[in-house]
Amino acid sequence: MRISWDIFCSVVDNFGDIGVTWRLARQLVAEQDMAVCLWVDDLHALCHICPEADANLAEQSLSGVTVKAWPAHWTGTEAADVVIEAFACQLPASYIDAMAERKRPSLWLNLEYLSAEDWVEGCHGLPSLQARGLHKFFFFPGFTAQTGGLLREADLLSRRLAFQGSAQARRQFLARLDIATPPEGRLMSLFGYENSALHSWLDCLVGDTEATLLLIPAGRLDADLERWLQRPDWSVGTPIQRGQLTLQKIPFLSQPDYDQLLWSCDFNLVRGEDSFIRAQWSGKPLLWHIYPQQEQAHLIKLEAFLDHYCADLSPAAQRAVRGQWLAWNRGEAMAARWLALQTVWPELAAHAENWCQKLAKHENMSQALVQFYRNWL
Ligand code: TRH
Repeated sequence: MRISWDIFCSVVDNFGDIGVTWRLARQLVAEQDMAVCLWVDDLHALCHICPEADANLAEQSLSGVTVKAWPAHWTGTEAADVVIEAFACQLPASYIDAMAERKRPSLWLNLEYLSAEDWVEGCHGLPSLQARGLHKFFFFPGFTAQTGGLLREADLLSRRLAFQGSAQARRQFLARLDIATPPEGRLMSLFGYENSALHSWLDCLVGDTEATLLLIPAGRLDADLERWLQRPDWSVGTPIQRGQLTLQKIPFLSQPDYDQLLWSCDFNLVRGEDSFIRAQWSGKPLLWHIYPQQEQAHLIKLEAFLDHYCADLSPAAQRAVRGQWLAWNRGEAMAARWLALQTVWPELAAHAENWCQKLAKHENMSQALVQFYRNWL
């Protein structure tokens, strides 16, 4: 019998909660041969990243994963061998009872948010005693071997390298997005939160020496971009040129298509958690808009990641990357930062691939979870 997993996802905001849990659920099924049920309290969020999903179904099977609507009033069900509460969401009380009442209680894991801070290594895998004698274990994703690793499909890098090695694959993908010919100059993608640095960065690209085509999946930045363009009617598929910069709004993509977008671009602006990791697997330079937290707590996390990411860079490249990432996340002027980055571009491009290969040496998160379960037995 396959080991059963229940993954609980409460969609707090945006697409990160569902993005991570949906990806994890698929990997546990496809690569670890687990029986996985994903409980989601907002199926509309899933439909955005997985268009085959139906927001009106109480239960459906997608990519071998049983996806169930997490009802407001829990009616009771058998507990699984392994239970993951994603990002400290609250499990139904009667479900916790069911976990405790099993002959062998369920393994209860809280999947934590991603952070590169040092303390994560010490806290990964720690138990905390809960009601009814259950233990809940804190499972931390991360960038080092002492953490739970990162989500990465076993064949991801080989698929990515094959795609990037084929001009035809890239051309065909871009054609699907209504981008007829591979553009002259640089291709970039933009996925972020509202940001007062945005207009300043767009201004840099307008006056840049090289041409840029910037692709922007429809979403939170629409209103801001319409203001900058002074085009309230700007819609998907309409490229608009300003100096050296052409902006094109594209549809919000499925997760696999979003990967191909990242692989196709020379530079990706990403945010949150899952897109940030996928951009690292793309082997291309990136700029991260971290999820803003109260009292600027996110800046500590940002610096922690930069300490890892910049460790193998020359001093000039370190300064350029740190300067740009901090300015972007503090909403500051970008002109000088952007220029500084251009001077070290070849080093950054090579570093992005090396960084990806370095991360890929670690066990991926679905392997680490299954290993954690085996060790716990
Ligand atoms: O959407 P995010 O900002 O999500 C989150 C949430 O805000 C969450 O509460 C917070 O804690 C977390 O960030 C850190 O960013 P993220 O994590 O990158 O998730 C976006 C998902 O959407 C990711 O799985 C990639 C996917 N995506 C697509 O599938 N298609 C697209 O076109 C785009 C732009 C993204």
